[in-house]
Formats: sequence, C-alpha cells, structure tokens
Amino acid sequence: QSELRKKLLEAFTNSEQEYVSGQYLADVMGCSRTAVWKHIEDLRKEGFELEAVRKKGYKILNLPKSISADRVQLGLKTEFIGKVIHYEETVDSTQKIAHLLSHEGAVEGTVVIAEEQTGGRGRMDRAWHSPKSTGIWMSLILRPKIPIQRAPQLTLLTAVAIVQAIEETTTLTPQIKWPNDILVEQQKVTGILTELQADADRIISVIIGMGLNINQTEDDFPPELRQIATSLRAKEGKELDRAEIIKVIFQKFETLYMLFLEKGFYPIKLLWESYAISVGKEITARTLNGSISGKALGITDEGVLKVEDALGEIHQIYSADIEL
Ligand code: BT5
Repeated sequence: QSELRKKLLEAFTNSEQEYVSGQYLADVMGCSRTAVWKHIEDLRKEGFELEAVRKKGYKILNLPKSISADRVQLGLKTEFIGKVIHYEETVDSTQKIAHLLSHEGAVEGTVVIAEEQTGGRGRMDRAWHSPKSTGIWMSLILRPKIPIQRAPQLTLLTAVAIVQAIEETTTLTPQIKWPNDILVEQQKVTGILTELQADADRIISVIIGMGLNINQTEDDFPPELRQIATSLRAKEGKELDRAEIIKVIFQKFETLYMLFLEKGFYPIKLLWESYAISVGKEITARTLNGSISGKALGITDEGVLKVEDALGEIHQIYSADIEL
C-alpha cells in the first residue's frame, strides 16, 4: 500500500462523506490529477463504488465487503494501530507472517489480516477454524518496553478491547473467560493468542493473534465446534460489517494500550474484572502440571488467576484451560 493511497484514504476519511474535488486530492497527495484518477480506478476494482460528478469531485457511495487495507483504513482514526496493514486472501496463519514481519523490523501497530487461514492456530498448537470471508483473523505487532513477565497482561487488555468493540457494534453482552476466550451466552466467539519474540531479558515484540467469529452460520462450523462455538451473527440475528468491527477494535485497543503504558495494568484490571465471567464461580483449571478445582477469586494486580481450593489454599495460575 503506497503513501499516495494512504493520503487518498485520509482525505476521504476527513471529508465526512462529502464530495472531494480531484484538484484537492491532487494537492494533498502531491501528484497529478491523472494519478489521482488511477488510484480511484484501483479502489473501484477492489469493490468501492465511487461517484464522480463534474465540478464537485468524488464521493464514496458504497463499500466492498472485504477487509482489505483500504477498506479498514477508510475512516480509521488511530495514531499507530493499523496504520500499516498487510492484507492477504489466504494464508497459513497470520501469526507466522507477523513473526516474519517483526523480524524484518515492522513498526509497532502493524497488522496482518487475512480472509482465510488454512493453518490457523490456538494455544499449544491447537487448530483454529478460520473459514473464508466470515471472521476476523488478524495479528498485531507491538513493541512495548515492559518486562517479559508482564506480556500476558496484554492478552487481558486485548480481551477488554474486543469486548468493548463488540458492545459498541452489536446489542450483545460478551464476557471474558480467563485468560483468552470471549463468550456470548457461554459459547466462544473469540480466541486470543499472545506470542513473544524476546532476548534473555528484553521483549523484541509481542504478537497478538485475534480470531473473531463474525458472520458464520451454524453450518460453517465443523460438527465438533457447534456446541462450544458461535458467531456474532448467529447471536445478533443479522450480518455484521467486519471492517467496522476491526476499526473499533483498533481504536479501543490503542486507547487501552496507551493507558497501560502510562499507568500500568491496574486500570485495565478493573475493566477486565467488570467483564469477567469466572470471578466468584467454581471452576477447574487444567494446567500442564495437573488440574486445580476451586473458586475463582479474580486476578492479581499482575493478571495472574487466583483459585481457592476446598482446603482454603490459594493457587496462582499463570496458564491453563478453564472449565466452568
Ligand atoms: C485460542 O486458542 O483461542 C486462540 C485462537 C487464536 C486465533 C487467531 S486467528 C489469527 C491468528 N492466527 C492464528 O493462527 N491464530 C490467531 P485456545 O484457547 O487454545 O483455543 C483453541 C480451541 O478453540 C480449539 O481446540 C477448538 O476447541 C476451539 N476452536 C477452534 N476454532 C474455533 C473457532 N473458530 N471458534 C471458536 N472456537 C474454536
């Protein structure tokens, strides 16, 4: 995606759905009107419906259904999250691409978005079902200057951002299941996968994978997921605009992330607890070292889950699958 294209999208974003003259576009883009016209033609090929009216200029009438970089960046009002987007039709996993881009020095806020993943992954290499043009499959590259052990807090922050975005774009009330699931009426609509590139004592990058089921119908899920998983569309009863949801996630995420860098995890923790499902409930936490059953007390100021067993002993759990 070229700098010119970004300036064009910015001009349309700032025009608030009014006509933008070809001359104005040529001025802000610093190119000829013929070059402007070429970019407009490219947008048309991507599925944007653009009207051109003499003496008035261009206006966008209709948007494509895709979640291309152009589509997401039109109307996006963030400082750095999603300002660079790598968009692909089909990939193995957006995480893999994000890891490569991070190695190559991608700037903070770079996002990889795909319409389809053929090898989408969850934690511990479990498969993540990512059918074409139905969900949001994306990976965000961050470069926070925080100690390595604080990285899991970013999973919780991401969950808060996604819950806020779902609340803003639907009538649903999603809840968070520690550490990385978002549920609607007990069924999973979102999974988050946080991975690190780090030296012995320093984070090089944090790569946050987000998988959101948006427009799948029940038939789109394989039989083994139909009980445990659902999509926002299935719960909301209508098709949703994926690009709009991505934009809101970026905006919510950026606000929370700035707060986190400035004030630490505490304000995020308070928000997280207000959306959490498991606090106060009897749960079983399956960890790599065995299971612990008891009452979930909440999370510590560091984001670690506290569980009180039948003997009153309190366990701190860093990583697990939770059964309610
Ligand atoms: C997760 O793992 O929930 C993290 C999923 C992260 C996916 C994103 S998509 C973009 C990026 N690129 C990737 O390759 N991954 C990230 P975990 O907590 O381990 O849950 C995995 C389990 O969720 C599976 O074993 C299934 O039971 C279930 N599952 C698989 N696909 C699902 C789906 N689409 N919706 C709901 N549940 C699903």
